Amino acid sequence: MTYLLLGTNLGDRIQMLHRAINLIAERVGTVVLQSSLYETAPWGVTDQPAYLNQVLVVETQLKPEELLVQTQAIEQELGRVRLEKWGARVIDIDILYYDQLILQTDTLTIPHPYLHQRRFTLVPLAEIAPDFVHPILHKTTVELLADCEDGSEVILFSSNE
Ligand code: A4P
Ligand code: MG
Repeated sequence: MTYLLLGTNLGDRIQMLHRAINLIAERVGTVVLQSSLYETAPWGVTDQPAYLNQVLVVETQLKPEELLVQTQAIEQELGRVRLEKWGARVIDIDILYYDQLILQTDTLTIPHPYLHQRRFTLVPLAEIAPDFVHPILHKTTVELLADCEDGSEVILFSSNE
């Protein structure tokens, strides 16, 4: 099981999320859970449009490196252009967790290194995986969110109920 964060702040954001989810279902595996959509204030580079963020739980047979190849291919296909780090993008797919795996290579760090520092990640993750335990920090999503000092705004945009 892998936990993916989708982020978009350019173009038709809702359509971008739908297209990304369809491609993930085709190429990565079964989408088991989807969080609601959250509108979130830009983190890092703050002078850019608001994001929509969503977290997915996906059952995949791909190995982590293969998963990254697929998620990056999907980003490319949806028109992602890499400009500046933390800058605006039509779609970003981050791998948050891969089961309880801890991995650090030149291209891939799992768990995602900023996961616990960002409300735009923790709030949607807490909705669908409140009790998942971070394999390094040994805290649940709910505990990470309670400890998180990020004050940036995260608003429910469209509920998944
Ligand atoms: N990489 C390493 N580990 C991972 C992982 N677990 N998942 C490498 C995905 N990629 C991983 O990422 C750079 C490189 O990270 C990849 O080539 C991959 O080998 P990138 O997507 O090309 O560049 P980036 O996204 O600009 O940089 P970075 O550091 O990934 O930024 P983030 O962390 O993705 O932040 N504010 C709000 N509200 N919502 C957002 O979604 N997103 C960002 C981007 C900034 N501010 C945001 C949001
Ligand atoms: Mg990224």
